[in-house]
Amino acid sequence: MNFLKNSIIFIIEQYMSEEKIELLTRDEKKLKEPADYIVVLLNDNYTTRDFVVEILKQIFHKNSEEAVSIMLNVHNKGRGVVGLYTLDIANTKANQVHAIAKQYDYPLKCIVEEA
Ligand code: TYC
Repeated sequence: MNFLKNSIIFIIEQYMSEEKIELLTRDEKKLKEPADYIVVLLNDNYTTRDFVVEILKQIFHKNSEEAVSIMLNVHNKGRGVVGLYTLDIANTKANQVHAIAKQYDYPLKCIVEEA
């Protein structure tokens, strides 16, 4: 699982500057974008449970208990909300998930929806 963790960290770092720039720009304007978009994780029959849990921990900052609970909820119900973000951050997180899943040949998908 360490190799997976390192490659997830590498991909997060690539996107991090984008999120930081977004935060700096927001601070400068002293305006807060409303966090009104949800990232919804979709179930599939191929992505492993462990991989989904790792994604939820690394990208969505869930603790182990939350990550397992969200993963099982998605597994049982077909979809589940993993977080509420501004549009830019929600899209960045969805892109991170797809980039990492693609790297490991998993069909894991998430979508961004208005809250
Ligand atoms: N259904 C998958 C399995 O049984 C696990 C899974 C959970 C996949 C959540 C995707 O978003 C997901 N291996």
